[in-house]
Amino acid sequence: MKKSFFKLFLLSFILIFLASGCVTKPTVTNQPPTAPTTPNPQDNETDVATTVTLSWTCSDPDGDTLTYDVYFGTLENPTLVKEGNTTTSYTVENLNPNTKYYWKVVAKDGKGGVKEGPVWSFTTASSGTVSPVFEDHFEGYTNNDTQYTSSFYGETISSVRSITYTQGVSGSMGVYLNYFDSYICYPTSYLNPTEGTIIFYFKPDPNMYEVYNAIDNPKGGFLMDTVGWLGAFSGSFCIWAGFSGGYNNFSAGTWSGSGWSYADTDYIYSLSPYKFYKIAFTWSATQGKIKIYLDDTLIAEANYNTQLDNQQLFFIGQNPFGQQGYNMAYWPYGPHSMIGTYDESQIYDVALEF
Ligand SMILES: [Ca+2]
Ligand SMILES: [Ca+2]
Repeated sequence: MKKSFFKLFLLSFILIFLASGCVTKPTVTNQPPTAPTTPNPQDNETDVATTVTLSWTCSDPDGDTLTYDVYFGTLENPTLVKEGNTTTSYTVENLNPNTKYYWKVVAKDGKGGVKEGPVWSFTTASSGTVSPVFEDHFEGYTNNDTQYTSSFYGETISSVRSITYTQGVSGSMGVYLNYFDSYICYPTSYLNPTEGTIIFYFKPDPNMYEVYNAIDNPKGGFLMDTVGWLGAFSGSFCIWAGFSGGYNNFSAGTWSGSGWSYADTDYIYSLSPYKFYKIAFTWSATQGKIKIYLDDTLIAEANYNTQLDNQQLFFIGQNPFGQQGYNMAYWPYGPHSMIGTYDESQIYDVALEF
């Protein structure tokens, strides 16, 4: 009797012990936060400002308050820059232009739950805070009557000839050049001889054919230059898609007075008449290079053999100087080789990189 009472007591004690254990030590597990997502800037975004607020979204299944460790830098494995950030954003400042940055966020719920997000990246804008020194949106001219006199060519011309307006690259207007007698003229005083960038957009005309060869596909291309029928002055430049060896190539060149330095592509381009191409030409005495970019991709470079002139004129389309009496353009471009629409021309006084 005494023995079975003891057994009952012991059993009760064990049951109470187990029951109390279950109550005071519940087997609920902490769940870690979700992985940080929806980054701003978006992953692989380009043209990001050099001061930018990084942000993301994140939550915890248990509703725990989260803190974040932010990793950031130019290394693919970014370094810790802020520990225990209490909000889902973090501002980085004074970034370098045209630089790729990497970042990631590690979320912590304060109860041992940790979740690391993926490494994201973005690239800052090439120009940083650089602004163009000249822009032409081709939305209409008020300066049609401007007369320019070229000391080199010894002639006076109007700034615009034989242009019409059409659909531009940005939904607004662009300027259409027909053929041998179309041009827009600018002073080269916009050009910094030491370094700079010219950007413009060009869409070929569907009826554009290269005259020197009877080919079926629309070829030929744009032309922006300082070179006339009568010759070039020292510090002239040209940017053009022309016809060479049976196919289009892209060229940009500078004339030293005794020789050209050409950035000349070997590639074969058949220009689509259904899209605008972004063309950029840069020059830099510091780098000793001229470069030509097509849709933000470097396609050719060469030596910068002379400082660009800033006392004369340059042209989009045909340079008319010395052409009186010629119903054609000068060699080698051909009268039909630059039929098309130009838009959004910009000049910078630094050599941008794309
Ligand atoms: Ca949690
Ligand atoms: Ca425009």
